[in-house]
Amino acid sequence: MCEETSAKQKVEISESVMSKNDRFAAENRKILRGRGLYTLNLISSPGAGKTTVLESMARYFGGRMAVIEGDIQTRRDAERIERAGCQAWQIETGGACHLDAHAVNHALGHMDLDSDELSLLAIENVGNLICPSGYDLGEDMRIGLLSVPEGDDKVLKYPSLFSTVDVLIINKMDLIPHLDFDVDRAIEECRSLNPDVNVFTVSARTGEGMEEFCGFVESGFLRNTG
Ligand SMILES: Nc1nc2c(ncn2[C@@H]2O[C@H](COP(=O)(O)OP(=O)(O)OP(=O)(O)O)[C@@H](O)[C@H]2O)c(=O)[nH]1
Ligand SMILES: [Mg+2]
Repeated sequence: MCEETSAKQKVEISESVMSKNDRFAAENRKILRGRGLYTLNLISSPGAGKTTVLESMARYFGGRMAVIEGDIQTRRDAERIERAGCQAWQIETGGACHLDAHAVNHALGHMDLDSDELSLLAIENVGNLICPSGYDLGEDMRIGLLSVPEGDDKVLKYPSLFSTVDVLIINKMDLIPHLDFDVDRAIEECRSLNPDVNVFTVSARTGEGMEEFCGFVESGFLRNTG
């Protein structure tokens, strides 16, 4: 009886957290679309290269992009994005392993989103393949990033992420000659969960594949505004 009550309470608390998140996500979508901003949510394990991809994007998009950084602690990633030439706002979650729509809503209130030039908001989630996948932030495009040193077996181990992404980026392709990562296997496994996923193989370090990816993002926001 006691166990049953606690399971019921757990379901109720979880439902109320998710419905609160969904309300803020809907509000974020309204704010962002109202300002003509196309929004990305980048999710990967720690160190897969999210910030390096964003630094490369900052060189391509310049003042057309702003970034929200999510980390448990430090402003390090926001500082990197600022050095790369884009406006950045750092969310320090203080321990939470994912961003939620309320934290993003709060960040939006601190950012300068009025520039006519601004068309793109990129959100770097906290490095984690599990928890961020359950939280809609109000994005238009969800991106799952996998890097080749992590191993090619990860897609099916983390289906809650890879079944819900619009884009799969396989990063650190410059390291492929040194590793046994099977690119075709990772792509096939992602397509088995998610047949319509768009795939880009890149090296954020050398720039390989980044122009194609940035062009794809650009076509998304041009379609949205045009
Ligand atoms: N060889 C190689 N290294 C890369 C590439 N992209 C990123 N790195 C390196 O990988 C390390 C982690 O990169 P970050 O961009 O900080 O990774 P992240 O996903 O933002 O990490 P967290 O924010 O901590 O989750 C850094 O040392 C980068 O220089 C790449 O394409 N090739
Ligand atoms: Mg980072």
